Amino acid sequence: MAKIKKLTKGQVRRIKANHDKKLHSKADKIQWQDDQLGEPQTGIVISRFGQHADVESDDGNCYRCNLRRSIKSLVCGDKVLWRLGKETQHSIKGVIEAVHERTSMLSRPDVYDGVKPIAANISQILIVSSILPVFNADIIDRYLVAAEQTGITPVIVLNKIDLLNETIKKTTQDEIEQQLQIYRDIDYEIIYASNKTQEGINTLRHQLSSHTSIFVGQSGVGKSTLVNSLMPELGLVTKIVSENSGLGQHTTTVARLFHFKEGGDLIDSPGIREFGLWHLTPEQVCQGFIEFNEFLGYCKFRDCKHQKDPGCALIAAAENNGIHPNRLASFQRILASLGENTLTSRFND
Ligand SMILES: Nc1nc2c(ncn2[C@@H]2O[C@H](COP(=O)(O)OP(=O)(O)O)[C@@H](O)[C@H]2O)c(=O)[nH]1
Ligand SMILES: [Mg+2]
Ligand SMILES: [Zn+2]
Repeated sequence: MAKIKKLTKGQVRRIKANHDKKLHSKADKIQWQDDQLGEPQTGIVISRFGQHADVESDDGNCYRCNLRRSIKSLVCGDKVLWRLGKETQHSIKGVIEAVHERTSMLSRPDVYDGVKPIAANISQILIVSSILPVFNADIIDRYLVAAEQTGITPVIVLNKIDLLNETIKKTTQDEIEQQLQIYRDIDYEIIYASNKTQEGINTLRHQLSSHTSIFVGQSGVGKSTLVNSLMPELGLVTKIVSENSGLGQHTTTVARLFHFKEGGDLIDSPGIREFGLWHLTPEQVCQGFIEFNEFLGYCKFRDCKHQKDPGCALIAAAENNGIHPNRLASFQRILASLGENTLTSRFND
């Protein structure tokens, strides 16, 4: 017979805490009977927290729902089948019965679970860069790699273009334009914008209108300002949500879906805005430089690191205009940096 291990004090404490939580959380205990529920209808998950989710119905109203136990994973952006309860119980208005298949999934590395899903059905990642803080192609390349990894289309935004022709040296401007042309040549879309002059804001609006988008980019490039000018009510909504949910600050770190007035949706949270700085493997980096693809597999050595390796097909391609040398250099820097910093995720924006 197997020996039964004695529980540690910590384990006993955690079990008791879980048990007490179950006893005291009435909302978690609501089990709906079939005759207490309306017909199944479609909806979209605006936000998920703990055992609940806010679901928006097709007519645009929002309902806090419980989840059927059979639902293994549910995140912001999920399309669901749900049923409205005939009565509201402990502020829970209905129950989510099933989740539709996802077209895409955004995840982040998690210390406990390996990867943690954070949002579903995103169709577009806007990578925001700017003139100041100084334009940084390495960071854009990292975001591009991360975007390619999810299969979600990236679009590059150059923000603060009001600063061009002003404080910025002509040579720097030429360098930025040259780098953007490299992205254009490999078929990435570029949008120029300024919050200050509102240049490009309508183009951006149009780009957002038929998508579910996220904004990512380094701190200070103007993401918050951009989102606020595209969605003036956002700041207010976030505040009301965190006050009314009774969950306080917690909800502000949870991904949430918002609608643009002119069409299209935004999924946002501080964690999402830093997507792309999260850990990448060398293989992912390689695949994320999409124009390298046709040259991969032709290096002389199978374990080629594409750094200074003899017979490297990528280096040869860079010398023969098959790959832009800037992109190869950026790729090499990213690969070299991977070992230095394994846990790059930060959530305190
Ligand atoms: N000149 C100029 N400054 C901007 C523009 N957009 C944002 N800023 C400024 O850049 C700073 C950082 O903006 P913020 O939106 O907080 O950046 P975030 O960290 O990416 O969210 C703020 O001082 C903004 O006022 C712009 O289009 N032009
Ligand atoms: Mg910000
Ligand atoms: Zn190589």
